[in-house]
Amino acid sequence: MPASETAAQAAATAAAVTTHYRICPLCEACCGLEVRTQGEQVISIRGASDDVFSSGFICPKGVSLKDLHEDPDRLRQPLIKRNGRFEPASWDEAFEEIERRLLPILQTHGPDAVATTIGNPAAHKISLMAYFPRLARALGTRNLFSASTLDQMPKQLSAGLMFGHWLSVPVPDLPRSDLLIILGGNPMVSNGSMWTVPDYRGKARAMRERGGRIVVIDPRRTETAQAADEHLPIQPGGDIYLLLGMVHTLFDEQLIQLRHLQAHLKGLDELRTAVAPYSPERMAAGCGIAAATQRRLARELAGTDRAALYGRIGTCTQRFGTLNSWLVDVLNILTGHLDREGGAMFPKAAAFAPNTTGKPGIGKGISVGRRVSRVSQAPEVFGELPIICLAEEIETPGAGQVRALISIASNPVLSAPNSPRIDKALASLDFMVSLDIYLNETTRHADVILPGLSPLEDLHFDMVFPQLSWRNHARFSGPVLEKRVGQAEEWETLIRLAALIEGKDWRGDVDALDEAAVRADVARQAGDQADAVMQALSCLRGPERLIDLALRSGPYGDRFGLRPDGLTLNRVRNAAGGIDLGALQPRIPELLRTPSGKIELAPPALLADLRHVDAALAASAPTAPTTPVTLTLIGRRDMRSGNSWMHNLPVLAKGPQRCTLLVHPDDAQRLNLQDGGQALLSTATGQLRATVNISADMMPGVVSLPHGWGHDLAGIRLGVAAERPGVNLNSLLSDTVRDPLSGNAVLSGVSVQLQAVQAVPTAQTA
Ligand SMILES: Nc1nc2c(c(=O)[nH]1)N[C@H]1C(S)=C(S)[C@@H](COP(=O)(O)OP(=O)(O)OC[C@H]3O[C@@H](n4cnc5c(=O)[nH]c(N)nc54)[C@H](O)[C@@H]3O)O[C@H]1N2
Ligand SMILES: Nc1nc2c(c(=O)[nH]1)N[C@H]1C(S)=C(S)[C@@H](COP(=O)(O)OP(=O)(O)OC[C@H]3O[C@@H](n4cnc5c(=O)[nH]c(N)nc54)[C@H](O)[C@@H]3O)O[C@H]1N2
Ligand code: SF4
Ligand SMILES: [Mo]
Repeated sequence: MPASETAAQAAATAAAVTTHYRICPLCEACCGLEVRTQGEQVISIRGASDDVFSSGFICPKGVSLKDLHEDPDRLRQPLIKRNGRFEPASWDEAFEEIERRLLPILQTHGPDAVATTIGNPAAHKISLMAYFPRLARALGTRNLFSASTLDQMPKQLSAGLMFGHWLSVPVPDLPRSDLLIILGGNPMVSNGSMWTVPDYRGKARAMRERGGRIVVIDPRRTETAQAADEHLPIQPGGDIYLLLGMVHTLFDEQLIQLRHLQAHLKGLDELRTAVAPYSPERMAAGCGIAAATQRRLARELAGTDRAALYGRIGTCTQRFGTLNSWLVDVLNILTGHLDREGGAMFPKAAAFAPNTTGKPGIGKGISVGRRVSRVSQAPEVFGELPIICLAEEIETPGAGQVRALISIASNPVLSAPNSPRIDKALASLDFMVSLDIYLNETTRHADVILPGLSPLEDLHFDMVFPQLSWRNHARFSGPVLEKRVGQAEEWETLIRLAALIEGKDWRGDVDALDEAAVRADVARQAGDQADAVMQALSCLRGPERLIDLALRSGPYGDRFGLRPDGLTLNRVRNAAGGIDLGALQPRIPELLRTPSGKIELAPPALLADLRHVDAALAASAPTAPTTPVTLTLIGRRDMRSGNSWMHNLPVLAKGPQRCTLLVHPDDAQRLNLQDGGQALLSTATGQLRATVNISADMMPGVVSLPHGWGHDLAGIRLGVAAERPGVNLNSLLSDTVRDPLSGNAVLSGVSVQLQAVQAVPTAQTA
């Protein structure tokens, strides 16, 4: 052990033990954690029992924040690639390199020549979330891509069209519900998504103990299904048929009860006409769920006083993702469960929620397609283009070709379909900058990598997830450990990058740069009160100033003194475990921001896409058996994993191999696959070998492989992950199929040919 480390440990032993409160940034559950430190050492991490929102819940990933902080592979210093090798550099050197190489590309080829990708961790980092728009504005590029089009964009689009804002997404009010139907989500493992619900397991158990019922509809008998009352296997990609069958049943059997929503709906007649052709009897072939069962589900939903239907990623990563997302809300509305206790309700966040600002009950709604992608003409949605268009925008010459990329907390080389193509495209760029904490599959293509902080060095305030939370609350946590001298906070890095691009002095005072931008925002919002507001915020900087501004002007805020007992950052910061703002309350019509001031039940764009359902149904009819055998491939998540980037943390990496192919025993038998043996998977996009795990939980004919693996590419610095790299699901998936409305990639329900590896001649197995 080096002498310096021994000395540091001795110092730590002498230091007092301190207990800190920290909100976990690793998944949407947003658990409050109690972190004990001694000097610079993390001694323990457990759930914070006094957290008003998560009440002490923690999963194995929360504990891994210690490993993440200590990970020797985590980047702590900028890197510059010189002659193909990364070398440590100072921050000034890194920015000088960016200035030298990025600015000429912008000057010669214009703003669209520089693309950005922003990934999942940004949703959990106010530093990235709040400051990325400044970088995007400075660039002025149309080529903005994110993980949203691999995930929830369909839900955001349907919510935007129906309720008037992208983040007006209702969530199940589980504590007061008697029936929950889950479609394409596995909260027992994912810990909830587009539904911030720490300890789903405990809440579900409590609900069932008081007589509630949970039904899970999923091609796999998931952990959530195993803990439910009923599991219905569904044909992957078949949700559209089931949902249409159920909506049809409600009209057909006169089960509609609109309750308090009656006065706030538009388009009921159009909807009735549109779904008339889709009887459960006709839909059964597409979803594999009998007509009688579809009708029973519709009757149960309508006949249970307090019930909710919840759809998640399994319903989004499909050709009809937006229609699915729409019909989930339609079913909740037609059965009178939307915006009602025990149903699907809208949270009211304390800060940053667009559905709490502006005039209540009416608004501009959303617009899509304000521009299109250059090559595929894919429409812009929520300000961005589908990430499956990234590679072609880099590869295709012509005006507007992408020649440089700024990747921010994003790993498309593992996360996006046809990843080998992305890998190749990134290698062909003239210049690439990454703001990331690892040298991984994507950032190895960068010319400059700028490191972010360890979560334990950073403050935390969730901008997004309180808008999707099972209960209203306000929480903040400060840094647990001091950041290293000279290390930039990520908001500072983004501000400097924006300044560099705008030709300003990026070496200048970052606070002055920030101040100017905040002042302009405040002037827009507060008019002639702007000076007074800026004065009230003057003791804060960076994200803290934005949080104080948002809390104080938010729905529970102190309105800068007008409501003296209202929220301020100080009040939230000083409240141990956060401030509880109560159970969800009805919000219709106040929440609506549609131009009509109504819930739009039948948006024209959605009805237009409905016309493609018949052709898809016809195409889904079974075909003659093939050799090799064709099966349907779906994804999967694991408790000890988080997309592509947590496989380097020893506490999570230990235990059984997780990147395995689940195969039903009947399929294994007819394909002669052995448990623990190898199978060759082939699609039109690619081939890989995976380790077989025979599981009766799979639906026959469907196999499951998790995403985010494949850490065997040259040039990465992920020592632990590379020991058991796994294989990359996305190297099998096509980047040409998407939900045309939202641009979301199709990641599930993909045809794959399967054979046992010993049956394959060696020439083909490379
Ligand atoms: N086939 C298939 N593909 C999928 C999915 C699927 O279900 N099936 N799921 C999709 C979904 S839902 C998502 S959200 C995407 C995720 O797609 P991405 O967001 O591209 O992938 P992540 O694995 O979350 O990678 C996060 C990146 O952020 C870096 N990072 C982590 N923490 C920080 C930080 O604090 N600061 C900075 N600057 N960087 C950080 C990591 O090193 C990593 O490079 O994957 C998608 N891909
Ligand atoms: N432990 C862990 N937690 C995570 C993540 C992680 O990687 N690991 N990732 C985080 C992220 S970025 C997200 S977006 C969330 C996602 O959160 P969830 O949506 O809860 O995640 P999944 O476990 O992928 O659940 C999707 C389910 O859909 C099913 N499915 C697949 N195809 C279909 C279909 O066609 N129809 C239906 N009805 N079901 C289908 C799958 O079998 C799977 O059980 O999880 C987050 N939490
Ligand atoms: S459930 Fe999510 S937020 Fe909670 S400890 Fe685990 S990773 Fe962190
Ligand atoms: Mo996600």
